[in-house]
Amino acid sequence: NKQLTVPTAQPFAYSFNPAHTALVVIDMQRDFVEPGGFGASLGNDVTRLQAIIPAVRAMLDAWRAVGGTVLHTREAHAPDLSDCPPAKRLRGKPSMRIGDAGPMGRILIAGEPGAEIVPELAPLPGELVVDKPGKGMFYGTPVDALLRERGITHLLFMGVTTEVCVQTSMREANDRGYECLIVEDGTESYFPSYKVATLSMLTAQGAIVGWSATTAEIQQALQ
Ligand code: C5J
Repeated sequence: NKQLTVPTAQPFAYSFNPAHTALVVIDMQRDFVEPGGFGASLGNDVTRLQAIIPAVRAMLDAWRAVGGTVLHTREAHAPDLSDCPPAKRLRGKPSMRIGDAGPMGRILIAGEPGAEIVPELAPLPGELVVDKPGKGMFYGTPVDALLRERGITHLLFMGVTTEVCVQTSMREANDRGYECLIVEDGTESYFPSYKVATLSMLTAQGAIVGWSATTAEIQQALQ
C-alpha cells in the first residue's frame, strides 16, 4: 500500500498507489486480434494487434504479482441484440454486421468463440470481466460501480484499438475523475498513424485526458 511514481511518463511524472489502481485490458478478443477472425476478414492487418500480446501479458504478470485489480472488457452484445442500437448494427460492411455469422461464430455476440479474450491473456479467477455494448467501457455497464466499490481511483489502460475502444474508455474515465494512463506498447491500432495521434492528443495540454508510459517504465516503478 504505497505511492509509486513513473518519473518519465508523458507529459510529466505519474503517481499511483497499486492498491487504488486497476489495470484495464480493453477488448483483446479473438475477433479483433487473431488471423481468421472478424477484424481480419474486414481486411485489417491483425498482426499489428497480435504483436502486443507479449507486452500485455508481461504487464499483466507484473500487475498480478503485486496483487493489483484487473479489469478485462469485451465488446460483446446479447444474442438477441437488445443492447445493439440499429445505428451501430447497420454501420459497416453489410455482409458482416454484428450478430451475423462470422468466421469465429456470430460477430461480437457474448459467448461466441470470436468474442472470447485471446487465450494468452485469459482472465484469472477473481479478475473483473465486463461485456460492453459500446466503444467506451462505462456506457451500459456496471464498471463505474465495480471500480468505486474497490476504492479504485487510478486506471492503467491497455488493449485494442487505441483510437476506438481504448481512447473512448479513457476519455469516459477521465470525465468520471479517474487518473488515467495509457500503456504505449500495450495498445495498438490497425492504423499506425491513428495510434501516434491518439497518444499525443490524450497527453496534450498538460495531460488533458491523462498520461502515457511504456510497460518497462511501469514495471520499473513496481520493483
Ligand atoms: C474496439 C472497434 N475494441 N475498433 N472496437 O476498438 O470497433
